[in-house]
Amino acid sequence: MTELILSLDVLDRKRAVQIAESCAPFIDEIKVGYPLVLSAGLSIVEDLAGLGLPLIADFKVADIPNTNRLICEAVFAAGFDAVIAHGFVGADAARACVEVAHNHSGAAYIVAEMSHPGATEFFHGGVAESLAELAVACRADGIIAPATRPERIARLREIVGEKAIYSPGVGAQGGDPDTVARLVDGVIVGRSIYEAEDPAAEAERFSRIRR
Ligand code: O7E
Repeated sequence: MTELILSLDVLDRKRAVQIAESCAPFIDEIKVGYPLVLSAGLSIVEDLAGLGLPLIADFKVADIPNTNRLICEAVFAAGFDAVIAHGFVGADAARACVEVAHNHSGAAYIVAEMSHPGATEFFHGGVAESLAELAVACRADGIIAPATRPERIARLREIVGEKAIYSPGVGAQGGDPDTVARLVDGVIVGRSIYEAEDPAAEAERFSRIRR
């Protein structure tokens, strides 16, 4: 089954919780990043934990191994279930995130290629492939690959095999959910759901990809 992951990039704490609650029956996980944590505080995790859905910390961790370790310890102490890290900082730094995640029975995902137009400036030409290889070597639980470029997801799948691929970029960024859902383990959706007049109805519509 392809999972539906809500990207909760909402700045108002009350609204974020309302949207998460109303969408909860139709989604599999919630991704929380800097926009929400910086405006609502890290304690937003406690508000969302009651929903019983896994919470992914999208902090795209990208520092030296020791700092990565400290960041990830704080992430799991706060109550997150998974963390997203960059791989371009090198295998030692990425591995630090994976080790902390696994010590907490959590998961760590490495960004292999991003979804926005400018991502092609640096991720193409073999870089994304190297990052996917690094994710495998570091025993990460999966990678992030762009819903805006399904052909790239297919290429990265050849490298990561059965590891999870989570994919942002459908809806607002132009990616087609049905095409992408066939290629990945989870589709990440933000604005198309949380900016909709009826976020729960939109989440339900997207949830048809879960098959
Ligand atoms: O475009 P939206 O509104 O559906 O939101 C997409 C979310 O996925 C948003 O939080 C953005 O920061 C994130 N994202 C991308 O859009 N593209 C990427 O390449 C990577 C991410 C991301 O979440 O990376 C970690 C999963």
